[in-house]
Order: sequence, then structure tokens, then C-alpha cells
Amino acid sequence: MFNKILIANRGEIALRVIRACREMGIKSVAVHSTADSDAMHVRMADESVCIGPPAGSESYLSIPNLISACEITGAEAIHPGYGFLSENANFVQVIEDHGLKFIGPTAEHIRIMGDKITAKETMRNLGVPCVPGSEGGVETIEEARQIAEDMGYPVIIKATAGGGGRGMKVATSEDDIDVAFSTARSEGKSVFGNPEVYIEKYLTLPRHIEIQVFGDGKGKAVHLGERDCSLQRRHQKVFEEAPSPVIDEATRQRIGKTCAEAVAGINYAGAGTIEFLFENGEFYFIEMNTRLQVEHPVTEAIFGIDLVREQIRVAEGLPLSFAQDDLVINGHAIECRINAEKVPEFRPSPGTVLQYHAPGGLGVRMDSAIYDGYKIPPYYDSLIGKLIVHAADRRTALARLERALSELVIDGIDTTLPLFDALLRQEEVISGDYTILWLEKWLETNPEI
Ligand code: MV4
Repeated sequence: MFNKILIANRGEIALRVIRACREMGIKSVAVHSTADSDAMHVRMADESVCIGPPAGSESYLSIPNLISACEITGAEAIHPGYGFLSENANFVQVIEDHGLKFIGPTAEHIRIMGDKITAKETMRNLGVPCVPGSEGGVETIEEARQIAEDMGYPVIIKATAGGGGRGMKVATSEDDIDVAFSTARSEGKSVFGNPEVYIEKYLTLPRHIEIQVFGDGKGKAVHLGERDCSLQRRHQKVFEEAPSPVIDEATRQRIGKTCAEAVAGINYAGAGTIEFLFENGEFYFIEMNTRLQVEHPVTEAIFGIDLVREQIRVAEGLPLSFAQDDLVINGHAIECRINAEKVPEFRPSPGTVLQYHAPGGLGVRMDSAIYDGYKIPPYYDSLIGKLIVHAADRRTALARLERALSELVIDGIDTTLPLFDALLRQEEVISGDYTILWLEKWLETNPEI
């Protein structure tokens, strides 16, 4: 059993991990930059260590500083949260070289999934359905043109090291293929240090549906259904829900079983998310995330489980505390990501929170590290809170969300809250009839917010 865990993160996710530690009787160590001395995660943890100046690269991303903080405090394990070093295979390697434990998968699994070509090949071999496309990387423009012609346009060229929508180019006809190929390649090289690209059929109206999986690292794994994350803007999720309004129980069990068997087959340890595009009733694997995701609370809500507790248990070498048959969906959950941004431009809006009042009541969870008088620093991600509602069904969850939003007060800064009031009035959101392109199109044409 761990006696003390260091959390290599900040904001709401650091609080999330500290809370799980406290409930498990494990001491928590917060780390912080000089810009975060007054942050809530520092106050809430049992101990804290300053690990550097404001820039993430010199603090939350500094591996030597994090290892030193473990040595100073006697922490035996590190929880990375999401972002920062959560999917850095080298970090995991260094942690293990120092006799510490990383709360998450192995360096090897992170490395495999971090390279999209290798991830896709691995998943295909494990029986996971993938988007049709090139087998492995594409080296030349001639090869790219040939594959696109055989498959039919439109196609998409993706950098194998890409992420967050960078290094992706669509070609709608053979006129675009040369430019798409060379742009994806050079973006891959300049942004991610790897020019390797691959080609896929471009799906025009898919939904983004991701399956939550959990492995014990010893060949056992379960799935925890799907999350529908189709409402995105510039590859940033805005509104997520579970279950998806378009997936029935038989489909869920079929794709869930495929995913659980796949991760069991590689002895995957801890939480993972297998991302799919879903179009015309078919799933197409795109990538796997080897971390706990921002939107994990909607899954926790409908299954009534604590995913961070489970991550810690697995890192301690304990078995999963539930079997697949124990995992039954109860109701519907929705999450809104609240950013310190001014809409409709989504311009970052750091500053002082003059007043904060969190909503409450049945089926309402507010994960946030802000407080009255808190000064949001300008150096980090603009996510300042997640409002999660849970109810017996989707209609009731939408009503509960509207009610919770009406109670929530964040004064002093601009936030994305006005967006959610407007979204809840849209027919497509109410009915659940949206694709990955809907939100951006609606924002372009919408005078309301
Ligand atoms: C695609 C696609 C259509 N067809 N792949 C965007 C980021 C990366 N995770 C994969 N992405 C996409 N891959 C094929 N073959 C469309 C997207 C995409 C997207 C995916 C999920 C959620 C929002 C999106 C917004 C634009 C494009």
C-alpha cells in the first residue's frame, strides 16, 4: 500500500486526486509553481513543494524537480493527472529508475499509443475496427496518390506523432493530395519532431465516441461503456455525455467487449480511453489515450465508481474492485467544461474571481479549484471547472443541468458559461442529434452568445 502520493498537476484534477487519496488514507503531496502558491490544491494537500517558476516547462513539466519533490517528501508514487507529463513515456521510465511508482500504464504502452501508426496497427491486430487507409506509414507522394485513388476521395493525411488536430490535412480530390501530404509531413516534423504520416478515408459526418477501459496489468480488463464527446470546438471538448444518445445496449456491449479484450490482450494497466469515430452505425478506431481523461466524471456518475481510487489500487498491484458483470449503467450524466474565456471569441480571460458560488443538490457535482478572491494565473490551461449532472434519464439530466447552471455564480472574470445556456436551447442538443462538426458550424452562424 502507498503511504504517500505526489500529484504532478494543478487545478481541479489535482483536487480530484487529493480527494481520492484522503478517502483511501493515503497522504498527498501537492507540487506548485511560484504562480500557484495560493492555489487550492496546495491548501488541500497534506504537504506541498514549490517546484519552479510559472512556466510549465520549468515547473509542472520538470522531471528532475518532480523527482526531487518525491525524495524530499518521501512520496512513493506519482499521479500525473491529465495533460502535462501524463502521457510521457520517458517520465515513467525515470520514475521507475528512481524506485518510484507511476500511477498509470507502462512506458511501453504509452509509447505504443503515442505513435498513431503503431497504435492503429496494434489495435487492428487485437481485433479493434479501424478507419480504412494505408497499412502503416506512407513515404512518398506517389504512394499517397495511389492509396487515395484506390480508396476514393475524400482522404485525410495524419502525422503519426500528431495530436490536438495538428498535423492533419484533408484532401477532397487528387488536386489537393500533394499539398495535403507535404503539409502534414512538415507540420509533423516541425511541431512533433516526426515527419511520418499515414492516410485514412475521411469520414464526413461522424460522432466522436470513446470507450473507457480499465486493465489490471495482468491480463484482466473491463470496459465502462462510452462517452459521447462530439461537441467540440477546435479539438477542445465542450460538453460530454454518457451514455451516448445514439448507442444501444447491444452495440455498447459489442464494442465494449472488443475494447476490453484488446487491452487485456496487451496486459494494459489502469485507465485508458479508446477513441472512435462513429458513422452509419460503425465504429472506426482513431487513437487511444493512456491517461485519466478530463471527462471521466460522467462515467463515474453512471457506474457509481471512483476511477482514481481504482487507478491507485492497480498501481499498488491490487486486483480491480469490480468485474464486468458488476458494471451496470444507472441513468445519464452530462459534463460542461467551464473555461476562463470570453465568448464568442473564446479569448483567455485570466484575472480575479470576485465571487464563486457552486451549485448543489441531488445529482450535481462541481469539480473546480477556484474560490472567492482566487487569482487565475495566465500561464496554464483555461479550464477552471467542470459541472457534472447525473439523473435517471437524459431529459431529466438536461433539466438538472439547466437548474444547476442557474445556481452557479462565477463573477469577476469572463467564462464560457453563457455558451451552455444557449446550447441548452438548441434543438440538436436537446435531441442529441449532433456530429463533430455541429458546434463550430452553430458558433459561426449564431448571434446569441
Ligand atoms: C478523422 C476525421 C475524419 N476522418 N479521421 C481530429 C483529431 C484527431 N483526434 C482525429 N480527428 C479527426 N480524425 C478520419 N479518418 C475527423 C477528425 C476530426 C474530429 C474528430 C473528433 C472530434 C472532433 C473532430 C473535429 C474535426 C476533425
